[in-house]
Amino acid sequence: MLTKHKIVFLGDQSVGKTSLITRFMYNTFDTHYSATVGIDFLSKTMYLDGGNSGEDGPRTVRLQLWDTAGQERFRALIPSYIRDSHVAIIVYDVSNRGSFESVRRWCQYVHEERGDDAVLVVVGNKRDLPSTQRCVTSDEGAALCEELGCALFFETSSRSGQGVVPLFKKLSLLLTERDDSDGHGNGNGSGNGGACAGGGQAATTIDVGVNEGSAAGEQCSC
Ligand SMILES: Nc1nc2c(ncn2[C@@H]2O[C@H](COP(=O)(O)OP(=O)(O)O)[C@@H](O)[C@H]2O)c(=O)[nH]1
Ligand SMILES: [Mg+2]
Repeated sequence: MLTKHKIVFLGDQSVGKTSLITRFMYNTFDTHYSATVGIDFLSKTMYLDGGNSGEDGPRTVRLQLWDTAGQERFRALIPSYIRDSHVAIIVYDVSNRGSFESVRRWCQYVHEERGDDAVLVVVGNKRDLPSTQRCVTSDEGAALCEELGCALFFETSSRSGQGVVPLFKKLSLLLTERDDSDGHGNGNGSGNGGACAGGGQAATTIDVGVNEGSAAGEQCSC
């Protein structure tokens, strides 16, 4: 059976949401790509050879990726964008501290609209940038993800492609697991006391395995 999942991308302007979608869909990166393309969503079917495949071979998941088309600037438009979403991918830019600090707020918006029903994913994008430009360490990203009760944390680069496919693969696996266990995850309800705890998911932090160690404690240049 092919299950469809609506995935919305949230985060401050210019963190790379559109670029992330473009990289995943077309495997391209264009610095001049227009943020507003007038497309509601793009679909991609993922074939998963790992995980709990049924007897009829690999599992498939249909991902519907919704871009904000610049609407992230308008608070009033956010709720309708988030409505009916199954997954919210909250993106920040590792070279922009403010965008990282906004993650909490974006998470809150999802919580207001979807309660615990959406799977929350935190993504630190632009990891290709030199460590001198980095303002947020991987550890900080992972810690925030855990604090907010989000299901996954990844660092990605839409420019180089690093982390992009692993992110969507892992997410797809998580979604099939959720589908298998009663439709939409019920979690253990233990929460963690975070401002936006819940989502009924255990936090799964993925170490994407780059040598980020040197970035820690570097001077932030932004
Ligand atoms: N170095 C670098 N630049 C990126 C990356 N992703 C996006 N950008 C650049 O950041 C800017 C904003 O990207 P965009 O996808 O429009 O962000 P959005 O407003 O969140 O949709 C553009 O100039 C992109 O070329 C990345 O992974 N690395
Ligand atoms: Mg955009």
